[in-house]
Amino acid sequence: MNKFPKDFLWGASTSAYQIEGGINQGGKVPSIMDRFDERETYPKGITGFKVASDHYNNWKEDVSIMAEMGFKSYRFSISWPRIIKNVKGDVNQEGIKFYSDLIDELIKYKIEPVVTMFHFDTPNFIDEVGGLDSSEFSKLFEIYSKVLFENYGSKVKWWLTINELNMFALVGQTIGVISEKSKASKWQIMHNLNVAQARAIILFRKMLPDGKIGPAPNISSVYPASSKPEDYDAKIKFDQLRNWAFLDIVCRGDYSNYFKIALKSIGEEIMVTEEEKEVLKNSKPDFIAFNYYSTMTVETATMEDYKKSLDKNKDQQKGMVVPGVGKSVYNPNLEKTQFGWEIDPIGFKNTLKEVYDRYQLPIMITENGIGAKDVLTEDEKIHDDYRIEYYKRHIKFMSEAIQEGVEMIGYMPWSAIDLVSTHEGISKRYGFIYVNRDEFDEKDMRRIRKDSFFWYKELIEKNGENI
Ligand code: BGP
Repeated sequence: MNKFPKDFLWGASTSAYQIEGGINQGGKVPSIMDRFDERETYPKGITGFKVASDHYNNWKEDVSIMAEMGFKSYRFSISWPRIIKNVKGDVNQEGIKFYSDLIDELIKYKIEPVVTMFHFDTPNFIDEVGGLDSSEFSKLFEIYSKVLFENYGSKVKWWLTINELNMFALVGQTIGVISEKSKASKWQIMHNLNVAQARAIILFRKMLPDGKIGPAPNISSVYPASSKPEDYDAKIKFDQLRNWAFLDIVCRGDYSNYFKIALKSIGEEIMVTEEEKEVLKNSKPDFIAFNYYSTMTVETATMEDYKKSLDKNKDQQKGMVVPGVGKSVYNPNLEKTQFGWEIDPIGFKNTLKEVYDRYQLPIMITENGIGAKDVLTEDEKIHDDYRIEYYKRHIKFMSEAIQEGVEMIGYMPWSAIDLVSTHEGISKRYGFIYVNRDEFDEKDMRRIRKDSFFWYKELIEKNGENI
């Protein structure tokens, strides 16, 4: 029998820029994501984020369908450019109202709102102070954080700081989060984001002592490609650069020596001021949230591998290379999704155990899921048995992790409803709810329940005991 805690937060996730659309509605100012699809580097023939799933104009219906599914929680992000108008921090009241209404509606249905403060959609006005390259970034993030805590702090208990902070450093260009104008090293950008996160947590403690806040990186166990000691060496270094650097800084208050040395060995260095050191020391989270899609398998990498990795069309799950450290390779023991992402449910359990063992904080899963080209049949059905199978296996191993001692708060897979992928369009669908549109034909945006919708509804009803 699979046992989940009584108040386990079953739900699902989305992010503002991938679901809302309405980029010119409600006083929203431009963000780096609004025109990502117009960049040279964006793959051709794939829609961008201007309309997305038009959730901005359909949010009430969307929440009611989530309620029908029995969600206990819903993780969504607040769009910074919808809330703040400029570098001075002027507030857009229409934006405030949009999320306030959304939160009230969730509470009406007894769905716990889980808020991501920042999910990839940097407002363009940040460029006026040097963008993510600049240490000023963290101060503007603090101003924004204060507005969020003041307006929503009394209604929202669960807060996530920055989505996948580590992906800014590892695959920032591929997923479009780093501006084309950026000149700083991606590791310095990572550091600026870490300081922003720390400032937000410190402010949170002062303003909302009863709330809970945590980071939300993308974490996965790393396997050596072989039993060659060199590959294990690459695995240990990759663990630092891909995973632990981003959790050590927030949970332990400093970068580890291993990480600093690994950075030096690849010719990188980050500037940390004395004031920032103090800030970073004092920002412990209440829990760890992380996104999990697959594990990673690595072997040692040459300079030649590094050059190949600069290929602009690479994907965030494939072909990650750090020169002098290692490169990711396919694991021959794992199946792949239609989009080439490896499927590793046992790796999910082991990742949970590794994270819990290392930091001993409760864990919330804020993303997990399968992107697929779902087919709408003539009788209006979506038979996504592959998605059900994916979830069954991951939830089964999550339950084993709990039985083996991992303390868990909730599971919010990606995604509640179909939305636009980071760089592979709307055809890479993740939702329990289908959105009737194609890449460039917006059709009627009708919401249709997939087979996985009914399956997940039953699973939530039975608190996972039927898995
Ligand atoms: C994570 C992001 C999400 C999301 C998901 C799936 O990296 O936090 O924003 O989109 O991955 O990735 P993709 O959309 O590239 O398939």
